[in-house]
Amino acid sequence: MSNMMWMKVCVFLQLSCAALAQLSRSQGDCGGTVTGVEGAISSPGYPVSYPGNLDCTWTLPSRGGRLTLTFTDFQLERPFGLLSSQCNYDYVEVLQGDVLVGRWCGEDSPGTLTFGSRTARVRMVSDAHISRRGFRLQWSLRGTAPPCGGVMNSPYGEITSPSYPVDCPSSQDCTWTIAAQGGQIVASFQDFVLETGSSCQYDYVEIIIGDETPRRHCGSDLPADIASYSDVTLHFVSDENKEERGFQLFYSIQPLPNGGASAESGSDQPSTPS
Ligand SMILES: [Ca+2]
Ligand SMILES: [Ca+2]
Repeated sequence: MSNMMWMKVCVFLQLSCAALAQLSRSQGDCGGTVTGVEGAISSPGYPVSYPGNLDCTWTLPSRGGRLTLTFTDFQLERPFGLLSSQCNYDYVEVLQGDVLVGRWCGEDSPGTLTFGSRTARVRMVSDAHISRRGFRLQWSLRGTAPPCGGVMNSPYGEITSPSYPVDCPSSQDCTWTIAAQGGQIVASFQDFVLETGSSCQYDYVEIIIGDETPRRHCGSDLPADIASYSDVTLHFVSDENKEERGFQLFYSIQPLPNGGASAESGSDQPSTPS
């Protein structure tokens, strides 16, 4: 059944938009990024013939774990002629990071593929004519890096990128918040080595003080020391390749002399009690 038909059924039965979205996903979207630790992906329209002129890519971040893909069904248009070994009509490609693992077509299923710590991508391409049933795969992620981030309530502590000082895992997205708790946060980076990018577009730490605009850092220059009466948030992101050893930051919460009166957001000095 097409998405449009489902939509009509949904409207008729007054199903929620969320239910409709769930329904669409289960039918197989054209690409996207998976979340969670296991799931299934199928080609658009599966198990009915996929549409022509597809170019869909599904991204499966490894988050430092071990990713397994098992194709449980695979039926694409058969290749033909001199270029048949190149799957010249419809095909599925699997990539690990930027490296092509293989290209499959016809009923030559990729079977089960296991990946290390690199993000996997599954790409499906179809030409304009002749479709078959498509594919379905199940994926699972095991041994991912421990959950990162959290709220730091202790009066002093250390925050490091995952697995520091060993090169951090790829595809991380961690947020730590240091709660000022009425005191002054004093924090200092002791080490900072992240992949360099002209606009820190690959791996970065964003420092967010109170409601201020986030400041993004990458490369190997230590960010300036932090002193804040507002909560401080660190947002760390690594992309899927070229990871460095990461960062280490120490912080402490200095109680205010007056016992912790409320303070101005992000200012260097406590507000004058009125
Ligand atoms: Ca085709
Ligand atoms: Ca990177």
